[in-house]
Amino acid sequence: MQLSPQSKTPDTVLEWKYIYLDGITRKTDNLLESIDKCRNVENISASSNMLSSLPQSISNLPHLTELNLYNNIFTAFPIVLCGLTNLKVLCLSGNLLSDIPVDISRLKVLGIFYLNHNAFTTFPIALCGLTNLVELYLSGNQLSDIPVDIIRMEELSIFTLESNAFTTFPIALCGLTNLRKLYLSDNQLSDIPEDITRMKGLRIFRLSNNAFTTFPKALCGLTNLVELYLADNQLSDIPVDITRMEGLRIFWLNNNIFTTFPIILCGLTNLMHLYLVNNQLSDIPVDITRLIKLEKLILYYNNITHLPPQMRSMESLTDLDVAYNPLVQPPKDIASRGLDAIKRYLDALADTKAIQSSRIQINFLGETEAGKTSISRTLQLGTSALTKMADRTRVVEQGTWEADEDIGFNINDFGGHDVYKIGHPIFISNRGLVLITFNLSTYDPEKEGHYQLHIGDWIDKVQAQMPGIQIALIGTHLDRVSTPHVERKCSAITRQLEDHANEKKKWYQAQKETCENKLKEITEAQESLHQAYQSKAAHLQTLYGQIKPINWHIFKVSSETYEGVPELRDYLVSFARTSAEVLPGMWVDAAKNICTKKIEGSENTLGWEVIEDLILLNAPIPWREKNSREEKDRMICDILTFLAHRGDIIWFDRCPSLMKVVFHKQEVLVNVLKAVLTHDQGEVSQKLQKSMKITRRKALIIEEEIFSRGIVSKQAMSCLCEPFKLSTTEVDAMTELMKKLKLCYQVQEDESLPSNTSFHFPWLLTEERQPELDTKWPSKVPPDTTQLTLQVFVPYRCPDGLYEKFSVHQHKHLGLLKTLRMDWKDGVYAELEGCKMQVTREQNQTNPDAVSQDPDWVISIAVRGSRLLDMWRVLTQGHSDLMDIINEDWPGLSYDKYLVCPHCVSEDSEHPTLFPGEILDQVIGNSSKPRQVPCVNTGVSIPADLVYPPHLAMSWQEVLLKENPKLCENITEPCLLDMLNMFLQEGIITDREAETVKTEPSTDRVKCPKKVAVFLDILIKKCDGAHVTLCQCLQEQGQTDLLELIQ
Ligand SMILES: Nc1nc2c(ncn2[C@@H]2O[C@H](COP(=O)(O)OP(=O)(O)OP(=O)(O)O)[C@@H](O)[C@H]2O)c(=O)[nH]1
Ligand SMILES: [Mg+2]
Repeated sequence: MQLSPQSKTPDTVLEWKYIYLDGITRKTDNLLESIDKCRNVENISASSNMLSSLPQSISNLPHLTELNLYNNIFTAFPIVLCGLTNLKVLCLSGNLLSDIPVDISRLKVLGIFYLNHNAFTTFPIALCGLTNLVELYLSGNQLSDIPVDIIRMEELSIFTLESNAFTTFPIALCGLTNLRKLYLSDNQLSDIPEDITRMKGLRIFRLSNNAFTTFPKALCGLTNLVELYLADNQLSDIPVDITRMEGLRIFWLNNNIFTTFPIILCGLTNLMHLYLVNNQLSDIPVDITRLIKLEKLILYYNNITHLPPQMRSMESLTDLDVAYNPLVQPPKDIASRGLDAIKRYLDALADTKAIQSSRIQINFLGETEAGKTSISRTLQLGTSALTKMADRTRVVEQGTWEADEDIGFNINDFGGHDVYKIGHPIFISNRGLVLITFNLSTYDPEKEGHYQLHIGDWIDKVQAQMPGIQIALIGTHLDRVSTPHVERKCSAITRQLEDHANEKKKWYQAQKETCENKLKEITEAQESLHQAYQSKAAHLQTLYGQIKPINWHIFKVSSETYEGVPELRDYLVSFARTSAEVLPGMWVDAAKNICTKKIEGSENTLGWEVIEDLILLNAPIPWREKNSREEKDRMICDILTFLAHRGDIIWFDRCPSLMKVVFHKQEVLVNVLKAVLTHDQGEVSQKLQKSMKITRRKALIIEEEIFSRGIVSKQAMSCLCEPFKLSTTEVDAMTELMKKLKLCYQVQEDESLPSNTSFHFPWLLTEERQPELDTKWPSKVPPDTTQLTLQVFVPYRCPDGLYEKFSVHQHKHLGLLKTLRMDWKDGVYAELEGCKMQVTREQNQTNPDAVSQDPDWVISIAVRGSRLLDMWRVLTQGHSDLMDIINEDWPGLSYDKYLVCPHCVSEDSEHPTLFPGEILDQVIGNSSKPRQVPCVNTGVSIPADLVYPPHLAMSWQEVLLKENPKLCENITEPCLLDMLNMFLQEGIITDREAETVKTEPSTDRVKCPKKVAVFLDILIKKCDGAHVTLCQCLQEQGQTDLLELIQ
């Protein structure tokens, strides 16, 4: 565009039809006078600049039909535009206009006019002269009235007036009888006049977020209306007249105050989508089945307990969302499996008797000889039961207690062993109860560490792994302590519990304060950093909010005299009652059959055929005949999922290699885990020596491999499992399970020998860092090398297995590439393409925000190299792996993460600048990126790409431009059409823009690169929400590869 008036216009300029001057990376405050050299241009886009006027020459562009000046700083309407009489589309949204000149009426063919988000306080009357206008967009202004003259705009079809200042309905609109879409959401309307019925053409009416407290009856006269949006009002009832709206297909009533389902809605038989999210509905009437065309019924965040069994026959229904409801029928775990599972459940309910039942898992945890087994047996027997001294629980003792006809408990009584520290999440159901048990007679509140050892540590562990779970405390041996002593000890414990909770609170507060202080220090320009600290603060808040107050009441019991036990029983029964569920009779029978196997059967695990028999054994014949093989399999999966959630069995439905095995006996699993993961070399050595399968010499080799290199070969595995009499398939299933639990990774030691497979367990490593690594990874960063470092701090204790699991996980990236990998007990070193990585775990003495006296633990991922792109890839991968493990296994874990300034690391600075690790959580870069970032501790500025990964160093628009070819090639036509719908619904693109995309040609039935290109072109001019929605679409369509590209 840098053409001087004198220069000759190159021919190519004459070919230009489209000119893009959008200020994505660089903004301008004027368009060049020479713009009229592009004589044939039809479309100019100059959004997101700093324009406040236009060159006079623009009026010399006879072919200009579309002009986009979105997001500039026009305060007065550029009068020169009135001369562009061929203009069809004009966008001036996002400016500062407050008036429109009368001359605008010269734009005779203007069809679409965008004036959203300007400064209009009164309706610009001149617009009424645009009698051919079809679409008028005036959302986001401060209008409160519309003049009668509006009826001159006879062609008007779409009129948006959202987010204005209307308090009464602008009656003049009723004269627009051809209007099809009227958007009036986000105003203060509380009524609609009867005259509205004159708007016979109206199809879509948006009235969300207004001040309606009663349903505006006049709407019922809009018998042609197809979509009605009334979300975010104060509605609690719907008038009978609603049935007159026969054409209604889509109805939004989210965020109102309905307490019962407005049954009259069931008369709207053409309804296809009904949204009632976040009301207080407690029921769904049987009449819902009258909605035979209903496809979507969205009901999350309500108080619904029961779905009527008749719903199973709603054939059109394909999308039912009932998340966040206190469901009893169906149970939540079934509902979360989706509509098909709900229908199968309702089917089974209709075919067999419905039984109200509650079955709760109780888990006794606590130090050895706390009295767990005694109280567990006392509960089961209903009378005192004491274990003998020698009767130590070795792994886990399972039992059941039927408290009432419809209330039962599955009891897990764990012996104190380190293995459970790893295994608890697999054994304990989130919906169960944890009873932390301690011996009242030996408990000494004065003794240093007594509280932490017997109570505090257990609470921390359970809350880190299962933040929402209900915990209660049980003091045993009541018969051995005098009453005053009991009272004294219990009140001391209560105090200690409070101190403990306060300590945690303080930790969070200190972290939050640091965050807030940092936020104050950071300038606005450092937007990403700002966002990172904000999301850090938000994350801390969520973690803090997750901590459930434990039941502070301490149950005091004696398994010798039965004293206090009735009170405990009452508590357990009433807890169970609150979580009753309705189950089909055949499910209850199936669960019983499996439980019986647990206690009476000799099998270690249950294979699919056995499971099938156990589940289908009691199914009624008509049901069996009616359902196909696949349907039966699906129902078996439903039941198994349900039982797994409840804690009856251990089963992994999402894992094809494990799906066909049900681990119904916890002790079998624990035994194997214990045998393999023990650090007791003597025990292992004994087992190997005794094995019938190997020679003594081999036994020694295996032992050496296990204890110095953490390697368990397939053969070794089978030797270690020998005492448990497992079949080969069972050993394989167990190994598969250990892999799935990330306890080990598999390595093919010798390509030519498939049997030569071994499993690497980082847990078993005992060796220190190999001295030869000092040359490969010297303590000082070598010159010409940069180090990126992520540090994750965990206060006072590193959760058991967190580091090890992470180390196992790395095999996913390292294993395939035949890279050099060296492991030691607290670290891994690996050489990757273009860089080196070292992961370590250590105690950190100089932690940044210490509250407690104990030093924090820190897991560091460091990457060295010279190509930042490669290095960031490795670091961000490591970060996301570590976060996945934390989110899955320790969702309640307190942690804190930082990126260490690479400049400080190179300088070997003692107090390096730390940047919030939340930078790595961010998906979108902001459009203006600082090139330098201050390194506060050393006072210098460092290049931004040392602190921000590449995707943040670029704006999302730049990323879209860069990845344009890949996106165009890979987004298919059906996916694109889906996306268009979503963007339309969100109001990000207009109908017209969607049409523009659709009119582009496709290559074949699937590919449509031209369409996608136009679509992406439109998107990059939109707000950041466009990127978020695009990511959502790709996520929903399972296009994770593309998603990764653009995140
Ligand atoms: N007097 C008295 N003795 C109890 C009580 N509860 C347990 N005991 C005794 O305390 C010892 C340990 O009890 P257990 O129930 O086996 O303890 P545990 O927690 O299951 O122990 P581990 O399985 O080894 O972890 C046994 O000798 C019991 O007889 C009680 O309430 N009163
Ligand atoms: Mg025991």
